[in-house]
Amino acid sequence: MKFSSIIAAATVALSIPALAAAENWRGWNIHPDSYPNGVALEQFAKELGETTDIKLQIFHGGVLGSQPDAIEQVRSAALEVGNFNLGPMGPIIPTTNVVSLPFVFNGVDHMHRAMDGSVGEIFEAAMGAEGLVPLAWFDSGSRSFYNNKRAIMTPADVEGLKIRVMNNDLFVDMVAQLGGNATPMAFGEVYQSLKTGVIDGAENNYPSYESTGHFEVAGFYSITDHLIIPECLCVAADTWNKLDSDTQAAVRTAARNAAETQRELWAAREKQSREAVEAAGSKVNEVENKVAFQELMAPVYEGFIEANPDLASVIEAIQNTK
Ligand code: BDP
Repeated sequence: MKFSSIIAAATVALSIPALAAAENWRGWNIHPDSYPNGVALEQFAKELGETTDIKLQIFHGGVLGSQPDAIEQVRSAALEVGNFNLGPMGPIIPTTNVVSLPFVFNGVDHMHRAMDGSVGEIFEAAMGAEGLVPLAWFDSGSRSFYNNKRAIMTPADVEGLKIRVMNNDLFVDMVAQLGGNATPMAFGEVYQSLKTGVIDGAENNYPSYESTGHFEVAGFYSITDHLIIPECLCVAADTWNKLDSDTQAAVRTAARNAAETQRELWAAREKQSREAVEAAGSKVNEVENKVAFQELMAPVYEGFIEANPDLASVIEAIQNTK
């Protein structure tokens, strides 16, 4: 072999590993793989495999830990990816608490208009400063109360009920204003706690009420629509910052495509889940006067603004989103 060919062969051999350096990422998902979020996350992983050198493995069903722990793990880049609800993020990144104020959005479309526009950018900046890069926003519908004692028609029906909430003091306050007792608890513990009477009820959207089997042990679902909380598809900032700009663009595209899929699947799943729980015997009731619930939330807002005066402008920005 000529000397020049040896050099050429050596150059090729040396350059190959650099080009093919695959990144192995792990992703956290609290839901089963068949849930809209699970399907969308698998699509995200597949597209990354096709357009980048990133190999993303999604761990479904919360096997990598509770949501508050997983948020911390992605912040510290111990995990690379997570699909997080902004509810349990509030205690960690205060700006995100604004979306956990009851009735802050007047509907799911309002939430999307705000999150896809300038309000979303406020959250992006706040999360970015705390180690999380939200690449796209997922749908999580609206949350309503369910329990195994009675249908909730008015706030008085909440009185004395022991209700599980996600880990955030705002939700404890919200339930207290209605006369109930709230217990923050990990999602995975709710079924057993309902079954054994540790709690009487909880609150969530139809798909989670159904997928967890909570409808089997808490058969009254009352449509209060008190919380509409967006979810992010987040990447660890440390991981993100190490990517070159072409890879970042490809990851963003894959995330947006995944969000599009998630939102489509979500709309269909909400309907299916409602039908499934009703067919299984759950009693779903409309709440005629939601304003009665809304009015009782004034102290929650007052307390929040007193503790976070700088966030009043974010609430206003949401209210001003038409
Ligand atoms: C579901 C959210 C999930 C939360 C869960 C809960 O998608 O992120 O962990 O509610 O109530 O709707 O904990």
